[in-house]
Amino acid sequence: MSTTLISGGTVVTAEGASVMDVLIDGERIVALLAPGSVPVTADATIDATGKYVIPGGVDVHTHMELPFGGTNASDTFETGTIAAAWGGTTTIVDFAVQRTGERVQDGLDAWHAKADGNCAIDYGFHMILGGIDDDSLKAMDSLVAHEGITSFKLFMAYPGVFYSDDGQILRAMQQAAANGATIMMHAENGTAIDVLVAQALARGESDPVNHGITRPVAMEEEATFRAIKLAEVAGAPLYIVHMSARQAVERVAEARNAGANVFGETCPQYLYLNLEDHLGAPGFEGAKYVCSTPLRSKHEHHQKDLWRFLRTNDLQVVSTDHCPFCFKEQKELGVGNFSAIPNGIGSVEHRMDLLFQGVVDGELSLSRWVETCSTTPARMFGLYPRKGTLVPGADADVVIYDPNATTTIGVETHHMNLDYSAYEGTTVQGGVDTVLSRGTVIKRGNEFIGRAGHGRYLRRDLSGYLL
Ligand code: DUC
Ligand code: ZN
Ligand code: ZN
Repeated sequence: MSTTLISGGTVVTAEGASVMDVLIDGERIVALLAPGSVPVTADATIDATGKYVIPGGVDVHTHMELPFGGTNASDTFETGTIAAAWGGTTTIVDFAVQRTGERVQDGLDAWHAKADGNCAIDYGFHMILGGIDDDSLKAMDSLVAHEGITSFKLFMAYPGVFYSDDGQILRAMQQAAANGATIMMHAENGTAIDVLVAQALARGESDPVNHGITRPVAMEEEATFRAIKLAEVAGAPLYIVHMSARQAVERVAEARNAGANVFGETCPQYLYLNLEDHLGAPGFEGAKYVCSTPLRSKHEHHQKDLWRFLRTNDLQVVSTDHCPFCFKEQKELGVGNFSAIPNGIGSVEHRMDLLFQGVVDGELSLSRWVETCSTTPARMFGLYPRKGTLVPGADADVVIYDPNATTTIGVETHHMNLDYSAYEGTTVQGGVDTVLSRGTVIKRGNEFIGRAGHGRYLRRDLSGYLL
């Protein structure tokens, strides 16, 4: 097996930062060494002087090829994982889907068929349960025991598509309480939102901004609180996905302060984009920013508070909810009817850079950047310490990050299969220099040298945050 030494860089983990050399043998990290402390010869040396050496990003919320809103998310597992690698993400956890009426195992098999042999980085799956009944509850046990799938996403939104009612949610939570899995929740009151949507359309309010107006903060907060109470009754751990509203995170914080196993995730779009300037852009332009939960009003201080919640660990994880739909022909399905615009924003390539901006702007410490984007997501979903940290024995998924580079985000330079960028023209400080996946350099400078098929399926353990 060949050895690689990454020398002279500042190693940043969730614990802190110091100048160290990282020795890799084959696919694993074998040592972290004070520079010059031991004579080391390696087959290859990468000079990381002046740069950060961090664990590869772990994005635990992606939707490659998701069928949604009458179309499919535009990134395949190949294009999406290559784009992820460009942006310093070396692991994704995507959502396999059990559609209503389908067997859970069939949904999972279909997801393996899409991903197998096509991923450039390692990947795992959560399972979306679109139909809770005796069979799917039994299947949860089997996925935990045999498939390395230890988290299940339920929807309080999207009646008629993925929606589960409170009784179904309670049953799935009881099953999770028994088998050790984590319930992930899309927390918005979908049946009430559907009434607001129908009323808006009847009034002729059809522009994209109405997507946000008809999904009020109160409906995220209410569903979050209801999910927390159902989880309390069932005794199940709960992870609320893609949180955008301050008031909803406050419900998570209260539950955590009371000792509950409740966790929260946000995404870059909620930290940077807003209802007025983006979703409310003139004409149909706002369709580019339709996602759920929606972007929130800039007048309500959500963004400043989301950054604070990340600092104070009231929010634990930053994922992307990467769910790209091209503007042409996909977002355009909703011209004249905002409710027909496929929901989703693509940003799997930009999460590490966008969150590093939080370090530049004084919102996050360096270690907290790594912790929220790599370490905690890995630990939350049973991948730690194999992923998410730099320790002997861990997979050598390593990113060399140049804090002095600048990165301009846009459709001309990104690698996602997406004909627009939600961050078009944004220049951020910092940039991904080199990416290793299990010891193999897959991105160096302006070159991608990995390959589809390098990525392996990850069987995950139970959450590392639970006893
Ligand atoms: N939210 C999105 O924006 N897209 C896909 C599904 C979801 O819950
Ligand atoms: Zn969701
Ligand atoms: Zn999602």
